[in-house]
Amino acid sequence: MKRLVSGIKPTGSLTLGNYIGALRQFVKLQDDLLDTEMFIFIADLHAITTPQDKAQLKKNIKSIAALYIACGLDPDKVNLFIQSEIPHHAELGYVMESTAYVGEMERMTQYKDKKHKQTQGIRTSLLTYPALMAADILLYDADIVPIGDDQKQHLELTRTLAARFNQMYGDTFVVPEAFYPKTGARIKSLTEPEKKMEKSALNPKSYILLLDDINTAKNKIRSAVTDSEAIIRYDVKEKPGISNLMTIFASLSDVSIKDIEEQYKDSDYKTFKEDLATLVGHTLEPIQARYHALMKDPSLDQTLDLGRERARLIAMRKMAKVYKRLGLGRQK
Ligand code: ATP
Ligand code: LTN
Repeated sequence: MKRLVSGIKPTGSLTLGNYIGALRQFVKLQDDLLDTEMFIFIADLHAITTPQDKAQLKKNIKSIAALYIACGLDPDKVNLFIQSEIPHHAELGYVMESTAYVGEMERMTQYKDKKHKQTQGIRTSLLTYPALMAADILLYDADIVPIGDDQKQHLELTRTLAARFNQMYGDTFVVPEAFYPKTGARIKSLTEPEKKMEKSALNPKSYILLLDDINTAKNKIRSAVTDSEAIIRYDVKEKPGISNLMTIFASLSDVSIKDIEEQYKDSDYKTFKEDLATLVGHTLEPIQARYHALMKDPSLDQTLDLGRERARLIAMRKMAKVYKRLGLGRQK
């Protein structure tokens, strides 16, 4: 049986970008890959690479757990768990830091971007974060890792580290493959469409949250930045705003970009945005209804307990093997 692993940081509430780039893929793969065991977690250790409010972090962790299920993940098919509840992630993270070179960490573009956004107190873990991400994946011998485009470099590094460790200490880790969505691997900001939509952005108009009030979400689509040409044509370079909206439309409706261009060739931005706003509303409504019910349901905790136990068993065995390979402790 193959394995799939992926996680999302609880640094805020989930955006439409997280949904299209990650969550929606998890749900599709859960239904398509019948020979694959899935491990989906809340990457809370990754959240503290930047400052977090303690109470808010707690809320986000539970909220993301509920959103995973509200978006369609089936707790009977997927092992859902919280990263920090399995100490082996941090342990293998350290081993990965002892496999990676400082230069490799410093080259990561996400680190460079995030470093520039902060003026002081950049945490060491912001730099070493890809080692922990590699550990998250290698701990479970993942064959496939569904992620958005922004994680490409981290996944490449994970592959490098797995291969390096295997070469130095003997075959220990599976070298994983990334899996990107066909459309929507990088949803852009609604206010600055050259940048990625992200939950930790300062301007709330730049993103749509899965839990945004439906009218607020629709208004964010209506006021999204476009251009003055008023032709619905896909051209990321010249028309990043409308192209991004078309990508969102294509991802949520499973209609191709080409068909959207054809369908709206005599239309205008206002009509297109209105149709997209309706589509976004129809996507969010059922997710929100399930989410609110789940937040009151004690079975959410049971799901996380079960997921933790299954994950822990695998993680524990793997870690014992890794320490043995390294010659640590007294194990023969
Ligand atoms: P932060 O703002 O804290 O960096 P984020 O919104 O970028 O967070 P993550 O928790 O880092 O989200 O990402 C979770 C998953 O969602 C990853 O697989 C990531 O690639 C994907 N993802 C994040 N943003 C987008 C986006 N704009 N388009 C497509 N996929 C995305
Ligand atoms: N680094 C990712 C979140 C993440 C992840 C992982 C994704 C942490 N560990 C393991 C896939 C597999 C991010 O910032 N989006």
